[in-house]
Amino acid sequence: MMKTMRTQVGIVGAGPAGLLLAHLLHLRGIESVVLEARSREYVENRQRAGVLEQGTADLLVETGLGERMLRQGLVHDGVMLRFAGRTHRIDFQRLAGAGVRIYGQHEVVRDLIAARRAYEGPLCFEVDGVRLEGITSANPTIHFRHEGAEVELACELVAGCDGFHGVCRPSIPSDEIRFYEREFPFAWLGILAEAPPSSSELIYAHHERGFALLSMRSPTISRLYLQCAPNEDLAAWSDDRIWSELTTRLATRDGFVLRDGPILQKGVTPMRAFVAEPMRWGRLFLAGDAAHIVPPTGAKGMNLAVADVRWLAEAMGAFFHQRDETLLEQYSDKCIRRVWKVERFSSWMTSMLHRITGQSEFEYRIQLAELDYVTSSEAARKTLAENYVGLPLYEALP
Ligand code: RFL
Ligand code: PHB
Repeated sequence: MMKTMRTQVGIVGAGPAGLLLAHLLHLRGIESVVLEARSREYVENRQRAGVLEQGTADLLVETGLGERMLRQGLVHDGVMLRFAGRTHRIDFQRLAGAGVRIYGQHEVVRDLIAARRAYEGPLCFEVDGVRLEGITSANPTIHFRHEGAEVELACELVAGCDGFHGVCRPSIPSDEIRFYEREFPFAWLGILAEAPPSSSELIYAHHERGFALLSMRSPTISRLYLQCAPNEDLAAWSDDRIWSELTTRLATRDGFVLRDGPILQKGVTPMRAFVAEPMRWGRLFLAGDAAHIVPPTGAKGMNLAVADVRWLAEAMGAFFHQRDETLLEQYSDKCIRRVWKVERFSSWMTSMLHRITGQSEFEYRIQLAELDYVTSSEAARKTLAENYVGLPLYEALP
């Protein structure tokens, strides 16, 4: 069976970028269709980010998505850096006048899907064979299969919000786009555990055996990460071994106690930095992880995706309502400027906190001096705080 559909914006991917873009367009009276390869259940339970910058949280509230986040999200006004067995607090409110909110990315996705369903916005799960055509013409189309039918979706604009492994970025000819990337020689082993968080704020720990991070999802659920090898075999990590390694890496001179509990999920997350430029080809606009990846040490990936679609919704608004393409033309430059600053911060946090294989004793001493400097200098603490809570969204182009 062959079906044809028509919309203003075809959105590939129902992660935070695609779903939020659909919501922001709806608020501007612009129609869209969202296409997602996975099931609703899968995307609503996928464990990923947990830290919302102040600007991200404010946007969710302003656009009517904040109700559950305000009730259940945890407000954090600082983070802890731990090294050499001592803990140092970075006070975000005092240093940067803002905080962050701890609220799982899958919860944001659930709220976005519920909002989309409430106004009956088209959102198709379990589509496959997504293929773009006519991107450089005024009538792009998206072809896909859904519920046994071959579908052709005619759109005016296409948003590629299909993450790092999606199909939109690879559909751009190689002479129209440039990639910049950095691989890190380590990964994160992450767990979700039924254990009350052992600290009221996140702890980023530098240890000679490798980095560890204590985070959380709620007053009863902890989220923890351990630096591991990029090809780490999860089967070699029993629950006991994970807790024992976390206990060692998070230990302090004054007897910090790590509370453990049943492990609900385990996974290995690769670490990479990646930027695609420009984030546009013809009528296709890339947003979120489809265009860039940051290593997770700065807690920025989802926030960058949100910043992109905020610009994109505004630019698409001007295109449909005023037939003005200026903002669409500026879209990539505006996003990229922020992207590189966030890449810089995430790379810096990553190299400061991880144990680098093959690192000389000299480099190791420099790393410890960097941590000492960041925690003892007011100027350095302020720099960390300002970046962690989120750089301003609206900055004029130079
Ligand atoms: P997503 O979330 O990957 O969504 C893309 C969606 O597109 C679908 N898709 C397709 N659909 C149709 N057809 C195709 N051919 C398709 N191919 C793919 C996918 O199924 C998916 O649903 O990208 P988006 O929306 O750009 O959002 C980006 C964020 O998910 C990502 O940046 C963050 O999770 C990164 N990240 C963090 N970000 C933060 O802001 N704060 C954090 O604390 C934070 N911690 C993390 C993180 C990512 C992690 N992992 C697992 C990568 C911690 C971890 C461990
Ligand atoms: C998380 O809670 O999943 C988390 C928190 C901070 C990070 C990365 C991930 O830097």
